This record gives sequence, C-alpha cells and structure tokens, in this order.
Amino acid sequence: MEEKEQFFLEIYNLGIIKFGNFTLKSGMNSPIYIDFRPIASRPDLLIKLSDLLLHEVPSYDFELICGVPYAALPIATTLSLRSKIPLIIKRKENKGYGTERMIEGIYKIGQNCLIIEDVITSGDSLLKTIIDLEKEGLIIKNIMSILDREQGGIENIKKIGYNIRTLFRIGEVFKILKKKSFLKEKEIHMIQFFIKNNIKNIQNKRISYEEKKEKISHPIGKKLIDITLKKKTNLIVSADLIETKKILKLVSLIGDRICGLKLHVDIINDFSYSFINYLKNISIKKNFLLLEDRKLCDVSPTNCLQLHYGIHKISSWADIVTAHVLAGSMSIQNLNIPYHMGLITISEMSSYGGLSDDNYIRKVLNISLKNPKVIGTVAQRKVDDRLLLFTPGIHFYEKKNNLGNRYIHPVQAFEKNESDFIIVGKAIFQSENPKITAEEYRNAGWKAYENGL
Ligand code: 6AU
Repeated sequence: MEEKEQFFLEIYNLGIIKFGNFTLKSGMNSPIYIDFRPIASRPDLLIKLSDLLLHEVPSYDFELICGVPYAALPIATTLSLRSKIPLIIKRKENKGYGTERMIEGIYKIGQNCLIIEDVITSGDSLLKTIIDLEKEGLIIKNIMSILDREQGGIENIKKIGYNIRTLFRIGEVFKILKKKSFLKEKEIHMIQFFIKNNIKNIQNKRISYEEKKEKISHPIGKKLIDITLKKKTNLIVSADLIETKKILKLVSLIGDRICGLKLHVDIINDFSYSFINYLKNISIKKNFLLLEDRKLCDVSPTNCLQLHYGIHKISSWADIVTAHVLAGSMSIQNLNIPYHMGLITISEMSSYGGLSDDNYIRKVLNISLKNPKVIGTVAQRKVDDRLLLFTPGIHFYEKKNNLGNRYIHPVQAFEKNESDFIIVGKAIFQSENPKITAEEYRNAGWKAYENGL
C-alpha cells in the first residue's frame, strides 16, 4: 500500500487530476478530470506504473498486451518492454488506406491478450476494444485498469463476463489526497456526490422508439417517430436524382415504405414550385417527412439566407434540414427556423478518410444536445439517447466504393451503433425494382431494430 500511495502522490504532482467543469468522452459533465498522459513524459514513473500493474495481474498466462487507445498505449508499451510479452496496437479508426487493419502487430487467432485501460468510467471504450480484439479471434481473460472512477465501469465489464482489476479506486485516491491535505473534506463530498449520481450501466438492450419519443422534445422528432411506429419503417430514401420526373416516379413506388424522403434540391435540373407542392402533397398523403440535405455550413446570417431565400426557399417546405456545425454552436442559432421544422447535425460522415476526429464529433454532439431545434445527428457511432441517430452509407452488398463512400449493412447500423434511421440512396433508386428493394431495406431495418429491443 505504501508503495502504491507513494507512487500516486508522485503522479498527482504531474497534474494528472484536474478540478473544474469538464465534458467526458461519454458526453457526461464532470467536476474532475483524470488524465494519465503526462506520465508518458516520465520514463521512471512509466516503469514504476507498469511494474505495479504487472504485480496486480492475477495470472501470467497472457501472450499479448494491448492498451485501449490512445492514452493507455505508452503504458501498455512499457508493460510489454518490462515483461517481454509482445504488444499489439488497437486503432480507434482504420486509416482508410493501406491494409485498413484495426489491430496492428503480430498475433494469431486464439492468443490470450491482456488489455490495459487508464481510467475506467462506464466501460464503453474498453468494451469497444474488447469487441474489436475478439473479432480478430483473440481471447480476453484479464483486463487491468489504473483508476476506477467508481461510476459503474468495473461492474459493467464484470457483468458481461470479463475479469477486470484496477490499481486505484477514486475513493481510495480521495483518502490519499485528504491525508496529505491536497483536498478539503467539502471538495471531496461535492465530487463524491456527483460521482454517485452519475453511475452508468451498459445496457444490453437498445432504447425503443416509444422511449426515445419521450426523450425528444422537438415536435418534428416526435412526428418522425410516430410515422415510423405507424408505418413500421425506419427507412429514409435519399432520392439523389436530377430530374423531377424521376423523383416523382420513385416516390410513387416507395412512398408507402418510407418514413422520410431525403432530397438534394440543388442537383435538380428542373426544380419548380409545382414540383415541390406536388411532392409535399404526396408526403402528406403517404405520411412521410421531407428532408433537405442542404448541409448548411456557414455562419449564422448566411445559413439563415440559404434556408429561407434563393430559388429553393427550403424553409417553406422542408420538414428537416441538415447542417454541419464547423463554424461553431452560434452558426445554428437565430436561424428563424419555423416551429414545424427540425435540424439534423452532421457529426461524422460515412465516407472514409473523413476529417472529423473523436474530439470534433464529441463537440458536435454537445452542440446538438444543447440546441432545441436539433432533433438528431448523422454519425457512424452510438450517440446520446436524446438525439435521433441517422445512418447513411447503407448497402446490403457494397462495403466501399472508389468514390470514397463506405457502406454498412442495416444490421450493423442498428446492432453496433443503435441507429434509429437508415438512409439509403443508390441501393434503392438505382435498383431494377425500387419497390421491392425498398421493401427489403425496410424489412431489414425494422427487423434489426426489433432484434435490438
Ligand atoms: O446510399 P447513397 O450512398 O447512394 O446515398 C447516401 C446519401 C447521399 C449523401 O449526400 C448522404 O446520404 N450522406 C450524408 C447525409 C445524409 O447527410 C452524410 C454522410 O455521412 N454520408 C452520406 O452519404 O445523399
């Protein structure tokens, strides 16, 4: 204990714990932020830490070591150097070129891998690493974390059958800091109160549309869910066609099977108000919403002009409009959005080689949660339950094309990301029989949703 305590005080002096108001990876706010990255600059402490971790590992039967990216990587590397057990590297996202491997290094199916995590909160990112390693055929018997924030992570991981140990627990750390008068009783109480009230359980089941409707405040978000439940479809078709005649023909075939029709009006050669009025009437009759995929991406005054003026006058007919928030949270404020219209932000594109990293995505999700006009977002990952998740890049057979698009099967969208809506374009409008194909995607999407419940 003495050794561990002494070690903790040494790393504490590096500034690994910060107090204030922070947003965690999960989107959760926290009065405390723990970051072990500074240790990477102190080889002496890295060695001490890895020796302490190795000392705690229950059995030495592992053949590989892997750190949860990226904070645990230098620690796992040191462990590997100290124990002479090979390291493998897990990527957060594949590079989109070259081998596209998610796990780098030399390994064989059936090998037993020790996972190292730095801070465990809910266990979500650890679980992603476990899943990715198991997909490669590796066996996970032991997991070591450095610090448990005591917010449910260890229990969540144990619940699903993994053996996990931690070097420090937050309660124990507070005791050390109090003993040395680094923290006052009052501060500890305040932080402990927060932590106790923010325990996350990993849910095995996804949230239903009915439950989601309760969490969504915008009327258009609720309406989209009502349509989905009534028509039993979570399919949005992207009619990326350049002639109104073709769009209307497609709609006549698929209108009964969709909850939304997505347009890029600026690609239509013969756009007219009679077309849009006609389409609007069909959308009311067949009960689906019209989404304009405008991807607003400017400062607020320009976004506002693009939304209300010009040839297309989007706000006069669209139920939902998409927007990037690259220009910051203000760019989607003061847009004079009508009451009956909602926004979908773009957090993460479906293309490979996209420039949005985890930090950017997290910021977009935070902006989306705070803006009452936003009903949901486009992303390739699970998002907060208060946002509707829209997944483009859907195809039964195609994985990747040479135009930069990446595709996943509807099952993957629902199973892995807990998507709410799939957006399907060419797989339907380019098919020989769009009616039958739309029905197939509708069934696949609905079944995948139901299977997750
Ligand atoms: O199925 P596809 O690839 O033929 O069509 C997908 C549609 C296109 C894209 O402009 C759009 O979805 N899209 C979006 C959206 C909806 O904003 C985001 C994204 O990340 N990827 C993507 O393809 O109309």
